[in-house]
Amino acid sequence: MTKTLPQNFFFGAAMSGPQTEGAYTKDNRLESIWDTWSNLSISDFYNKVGSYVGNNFYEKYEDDIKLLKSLNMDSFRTSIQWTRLLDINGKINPDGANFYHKVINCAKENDIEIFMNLYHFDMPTYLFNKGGWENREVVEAYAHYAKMAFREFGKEIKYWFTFNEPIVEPDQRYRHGVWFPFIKNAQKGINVQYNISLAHSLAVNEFYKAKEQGYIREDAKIGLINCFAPPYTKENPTPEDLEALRIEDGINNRWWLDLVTEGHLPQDVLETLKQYNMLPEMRPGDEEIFKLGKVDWLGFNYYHPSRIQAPKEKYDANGHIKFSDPYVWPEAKMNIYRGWEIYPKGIYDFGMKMKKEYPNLKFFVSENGMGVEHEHRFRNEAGEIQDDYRIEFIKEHLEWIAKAIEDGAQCLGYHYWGVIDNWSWNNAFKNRYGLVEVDLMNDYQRKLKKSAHWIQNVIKTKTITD
Ligand code: BGP
Repeated sequence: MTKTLPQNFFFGAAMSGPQTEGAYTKDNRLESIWDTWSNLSISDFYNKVGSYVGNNFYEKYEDDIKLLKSLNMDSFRTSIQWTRLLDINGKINPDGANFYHKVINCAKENDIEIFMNLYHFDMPTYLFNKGGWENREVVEAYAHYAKMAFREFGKEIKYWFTFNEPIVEPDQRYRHGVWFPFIKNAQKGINVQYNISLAHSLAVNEFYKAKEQGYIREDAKIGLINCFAPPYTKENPTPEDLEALRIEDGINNRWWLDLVTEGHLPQDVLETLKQYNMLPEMRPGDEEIFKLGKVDWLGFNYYHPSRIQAPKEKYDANGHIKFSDPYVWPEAKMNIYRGWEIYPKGIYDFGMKMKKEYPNLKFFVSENGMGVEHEHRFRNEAGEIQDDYRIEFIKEHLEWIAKAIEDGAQCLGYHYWGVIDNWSWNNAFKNRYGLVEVDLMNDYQRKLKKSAHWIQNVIKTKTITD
């Protein structure tokens, strides 16, 4: 049966400053941790394409915003780059601010709502050199940055977000060591996660202060975006599998969900960390700070489920406690290019979990998408990429969203990740996510793929067709 979405369901694009803007030295922009990594070891990036260019949104933002409009989209999320907005003394960099004002104005002229995020894995290098998220001074610096952004753009932006996927830097940089500075230390992972939670809470506090002081429009809302999908385990789990599920769900999901709904971290997770002597440094007054962290709503990024089981060994090669091992579901359908499982029902399960456990919190799907390598294979004679696999991917996810809404989930909208092909961290342009192709050989020219025409119609009719 053809499914429909509510008429007021919003549709748009998800993107980020560091993955689209490029122009990395323009406007006196400061160096970010991505530029530093690119400078240190360009071979770590696919085809040696570092953080410098994005998809040239800096030059093309007017056309891109019009393009989103032509696809019938009504909103998009991007992020301010801390490195572009503030100088090294924490003062507004007027050229950087001017760029974002121009983008915001252009969106307004095209009747597109911007969702503005403050941080997308892009620490300024001078702060990383002071210890980054390991250092409380940097937490304070982030709260200051948030304050400056609220004051500068508060009258123009309705939807603010403190962080995109705050779990990713603790994991990628500090626990698993796959991103610069390649640290593999579970304790550091927890310390950094804790400090980011403080930073989030302080930024929310700055939001309300700025609102009280009249810098922010009355109808503005603040939120957090994360990949909140709860993990799954085997069909007939042992008590140890269930224990692995509890702690992994606790660290990755409930940690943030409890923080933003109840203003504290989950007690059972803190107790487990204590049991293994892994508590982060907790200072008097921190609990009061966490109480400030409640938000108006959530962004839910969903690409794939996580599947886990009890760990075979209690400690990893570095002598750190292991809470789980991955579980490979024999029936998993994979996106082989990214190595991620495709499981559209996960989006529904999350909606039902929210309905049951956090009934007052509304959310939207803030990222969902499919990255595919070598898409030029799928060009038709007219040169258009026939990305039927992407249409199928989005369609199945939208169908589960429609069902979740029917069953009572408060899901308000959907942002497709990367509507226009963009730079994907160390994968650079390996896997393309776009509904719109970016021609890297030809001045980043944009070309619609088949999926762009398809989504145009889905958005217009709010009907999920083939
Ligand atoms: C999300 C990030 C995005 C984006 C996306 C796709 O986790 O918020 O920044 O990159 O994943 O992942 P990737 O680019 O690694 O393929």
